[in-house]
Amino acid sequence: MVDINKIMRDGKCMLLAYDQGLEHGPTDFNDENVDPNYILEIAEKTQVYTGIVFQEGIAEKYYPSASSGQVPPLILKLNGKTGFHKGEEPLSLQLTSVDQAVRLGAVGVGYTIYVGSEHEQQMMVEFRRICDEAHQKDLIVIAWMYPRGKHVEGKENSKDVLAYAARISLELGADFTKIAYSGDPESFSWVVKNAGASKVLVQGGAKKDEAELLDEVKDFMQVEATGLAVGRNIWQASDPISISLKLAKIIFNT
Ligand code: FBP
Repeated sequence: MVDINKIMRDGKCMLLAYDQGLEHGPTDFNDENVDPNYILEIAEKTQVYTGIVFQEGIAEKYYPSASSGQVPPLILKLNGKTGFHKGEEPLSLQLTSVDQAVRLGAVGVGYTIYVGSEHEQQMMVEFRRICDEAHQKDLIVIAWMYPRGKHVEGKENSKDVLAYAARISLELGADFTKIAYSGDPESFSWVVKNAGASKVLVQGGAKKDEAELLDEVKDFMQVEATGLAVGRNIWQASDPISISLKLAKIIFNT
């Protein structure tokens, strides 16, 4: 069995995500956070992140240079798509390999499945194969479970669709399920129950008001979520250190 504790502290998890340059493009960035070193510095200064998520190019060119310092364990995102295809049925295919994740020193891999997309089956098949290979090589597997596409249109954040997505993640073998918050603890508790032994991480989403983010995290941590995978709400913040520490206090209950 793969050791999921490699990306947990006291049974909780806080991941810093930085794959948005591929997913969204430079629109998310400013002069500071366009530099991957800025993200690594946030992780080094705060020491609260239990993992950091990069695509291959950034991992290869930036992560090793920081490995002398105290950077969080690497999670390599294996698939991805660009933001040029708005309105199309989402499809995100494998861009790099489990072997490459091992070579780069990653402890885990990430893969997005667009549940409800016309192409969902293709992603599930690819994910399953990746899951087997990653587990054979002792890597943790995190499924980004995103309901998207015409079959779930308007229901992307609904209790039933998120619970279904969480269940698919468990059935496919993901160690962690990264998923949107349904908006209230009661409905989210059903999502967490459906994920079963697959640990639930809530995705951060677009930058929001700090108080709103902190309240939301308090809410879902109450119902046994394992933590948060967050990007823009940290590195787009005017004080990324302060917000990281506040989130860590809630997540690790310190
Ligand atoms: P954020 O906290 O910035 O939303 O990052 C989490 C994440 O899952 C990233 O890994 C990914 O790039 C992004 O969200 C995808 O967001 P979306 O599909 O909503 O555009």
